[in-house]
Amino acid sequence: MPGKKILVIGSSGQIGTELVEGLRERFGDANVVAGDIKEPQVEQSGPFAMVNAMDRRGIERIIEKYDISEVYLLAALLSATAEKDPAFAWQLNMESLFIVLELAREGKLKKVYWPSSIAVFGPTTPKDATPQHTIAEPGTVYGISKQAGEQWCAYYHKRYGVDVRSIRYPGLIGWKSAPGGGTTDYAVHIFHEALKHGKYTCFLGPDTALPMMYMPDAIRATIDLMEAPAEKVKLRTGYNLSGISFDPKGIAAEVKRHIPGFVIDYAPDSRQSIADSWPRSIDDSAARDHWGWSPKYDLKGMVDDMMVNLMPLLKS
Ligand code: AKB
Repeated sequence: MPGKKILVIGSSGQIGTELVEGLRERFGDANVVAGDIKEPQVEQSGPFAMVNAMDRRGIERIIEKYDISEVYLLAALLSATAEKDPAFAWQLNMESLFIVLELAREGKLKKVYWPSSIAVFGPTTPKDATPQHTIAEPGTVYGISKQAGEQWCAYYHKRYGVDVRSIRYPGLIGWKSAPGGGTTDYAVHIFHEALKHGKYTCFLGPDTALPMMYMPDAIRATIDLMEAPAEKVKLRTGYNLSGISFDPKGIAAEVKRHIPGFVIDYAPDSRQSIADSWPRSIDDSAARDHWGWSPKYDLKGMVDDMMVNLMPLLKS
């Protein structure tokens, strides 16, 4: 689309690293500005700008300099890290959202993407095939910020016509970037430890099933939602999105197919109670019906692809 210029705030994180790549493939290197408070993890094929997600003036300067029309705001403290500093987590997760929503309300942005999470759900939510609309009483500060943020997105859309879109991500698994402080991070660590040491001590118990997704599916979903015609985006909170649901013993069995001597043991820590408060699987029929979402990867396909890509990187 001519004239589309995108800024990704939080571009050096787990999702940002791969989202920037996906957006650049689709819209051209020069049209996607990667922005982060940290240097990027990978070499950049397009512009990079240092930006603090809580610095409104700094964000505005980048919008003006590059004539930005869309912002993907990914900067956030995730579930486990946020519990260590709840006040800062609330400040970062909410202030940054208000900045971009306000910039859009003022007409300085055409579209905003903001990630939500399965963390909006809590211990009173139905755990299996969790519906789009259900009890959402989150038990973590991260979940509270995501649930409140979703409501603010819906409010800005209804009251001011801001075109803001959001997905409730499950745990995300990828080989190109490191996860950063979530409860679902074990599903990435297990590959690194299995390939490097042949064993892994999991911080969740063996039967802790959680909704997960392979990163290529998550990136495709994100861009598809942002590119969907506005009338198809009927929900302006966050869309439930389902990929693969598995527990640590299930993924360990798949890893063992590739590394027969692999051994897993379990030492649940404070992240166990967060995981126990989240759904085991998600009903994403609204995303499927409204804008045609459908995942490509199952557990076996994801593990095979992770192994093929990570093996040469970790062996060199
Ligand atoms: C986390 O574990 O905090 C995140 C999430 C599910 O939002 N990966």
